[in-house]
Amino acid sequence: MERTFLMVKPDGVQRNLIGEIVSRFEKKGFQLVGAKLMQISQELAEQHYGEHKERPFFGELVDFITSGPVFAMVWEGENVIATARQMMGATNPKDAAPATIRGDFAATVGKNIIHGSDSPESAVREIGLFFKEEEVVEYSKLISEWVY
Ligand code: RTP
Ligand code: MG
Repeated sequence: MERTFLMVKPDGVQRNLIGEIVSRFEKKGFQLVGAKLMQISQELAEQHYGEHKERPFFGELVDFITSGPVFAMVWEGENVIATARQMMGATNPKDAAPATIRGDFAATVGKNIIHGSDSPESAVREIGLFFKEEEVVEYSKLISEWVY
């Protein structure tokens, strides 16, 4: 079963969207296996967004992601990495389709509400950056039999 790292960014937390976002992934049939409200340090932000360190917006990105608490999550399910990216919508909300999270709630690329791992390699790396092994919980739900 695949896992991904999803995170409600500081704008989503401030706008009271944690519940809405968790609810969308629950209703889709994915299972929450790890979650915490936390403040990201400068160091963790630079590691997490390391692939963008040469980009002109890197400083702004790090400032933004450390500007308030985030809600970090690990979700599990078949094809959850790619499906979560589809449910999030395009990086720039102006290109994000309606019924996606960014399409429904975000207005600008700098404040686009949610982060999601973009590949299996990113998912493993990001889950490892944000969660200790014992913070990710393995459990089964009867509902899984009605999803798969
Ligand atoms: P994320 O990593 O946050 O899930 O977003 P993403 O994969 O959809 O997009 P990515 O290319 O990884 O970019 C990371 C974040 O950087 C900000 N960004 N700003 N000013 C700009 O042109 C620009 N481009 C990207 C966005 O907030 C994006 O989510
Ligand atoms: Mg990305």
